[in-house]
Amino acid sequence: MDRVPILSMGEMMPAVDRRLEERFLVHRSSARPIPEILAEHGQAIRAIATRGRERTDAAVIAALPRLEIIANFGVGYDSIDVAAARARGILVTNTPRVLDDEVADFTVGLLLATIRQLPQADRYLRAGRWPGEGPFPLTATLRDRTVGLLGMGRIGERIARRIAAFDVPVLYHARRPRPDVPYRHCPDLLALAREVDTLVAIVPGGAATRHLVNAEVLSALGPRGILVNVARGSVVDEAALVAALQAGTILAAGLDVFADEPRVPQALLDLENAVLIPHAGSGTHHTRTIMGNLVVENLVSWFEGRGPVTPVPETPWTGRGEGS
Ligand code: NAP
Ligand code: 8YV
Repeated sequence: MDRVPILSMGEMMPAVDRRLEERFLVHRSSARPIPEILAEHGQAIRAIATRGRERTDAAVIAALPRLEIIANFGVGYDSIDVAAARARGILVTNTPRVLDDEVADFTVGLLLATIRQLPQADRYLRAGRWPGEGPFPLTATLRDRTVGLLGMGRIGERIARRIAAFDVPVLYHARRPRPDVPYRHCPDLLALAREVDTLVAIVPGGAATRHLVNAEVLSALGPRGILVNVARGSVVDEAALVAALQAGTILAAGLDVFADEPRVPQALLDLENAVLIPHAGSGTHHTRTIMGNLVVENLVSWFEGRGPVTPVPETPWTGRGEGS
């Protein structure tokens, strides 16, 4: 078949990008600015593959009259205007489940690194301070903590299972309780924050979760409080978090996501009680390759008339084939 023209926003792994090139006529945002691609090829492009770094907003969707499918590299798809896609009958797909264990492993690592100050201890040793100043100062512990999860979905459940294996109590907040998990549901986030001293955020981004973790929630965690955010930067009021870390309202934070990635405020960089990671929760060769292949499979399956593999709930596949 003729290679279908697609827009690729943000590179994946070379092997995955090669698979895309084999099957599609790929217009890459890394090669040319998106407005130029839209102006020259917008009338022909039928699919988008996106890493989610640039927004797939209503204007981009409007500039592509033949767009049929947007395939997101990642489970979170808050960078896509799904309402605008849905209004045009355009499918959106993501990469659920294939990264759950990877992100859960990473989250436990970030939690322990934050509590036990592992990056700070590494810096202390490398700076040559051990011989002169003695051992690294004692740290907080996971031992006497109670962990609250904001979000008990696919990844949240895997995180909870790992934390519970450390013999630490786990509670969670989500809008709906899950009768199939053995952890106590708190219908109110602030009430959860009052009961725990350690909060791990793993909910989707977007308007419904914006700044759920605010100054009040941080204050409720208390001076022993630890916040780990592996959800989206938008879930936490970043200015309130900086203030809480500076004032000692909470003890420390471990952050994989930020409000305005890849820009991280200097105030956060200056804080010794923050462990900062450049959005790497799923970032292994193993898992990113599986995610990338799922992006390709969604596009290939759609254009071969078999429907998308993993459509998001807002744009369910209703049995239409390619070209409808
Ligand atoms: P999921 O299975 O859809 O779970 C989402 C959870 O969030 C559910 O428990 C859901 O429960 C809860 N939730 C949604 N909206 C909420 C709200 N307004 N208030 C309270 N709880 C809410 O998603 P997942 O696969 O676990 O992924 C979750 C998110 O993690 C992704 O969307 C992405 O943003 C993030 N993520 C980050 C990385 C990284 O690299 N850092 C990697 C993967 C994923 P209810 O619907 O009952 O509220
Ligand atoms: C990113 C993520 O997608 O899956 C998600 O929601 O946040 C990550 O896995 C990944 O960094 C690719 O941009």
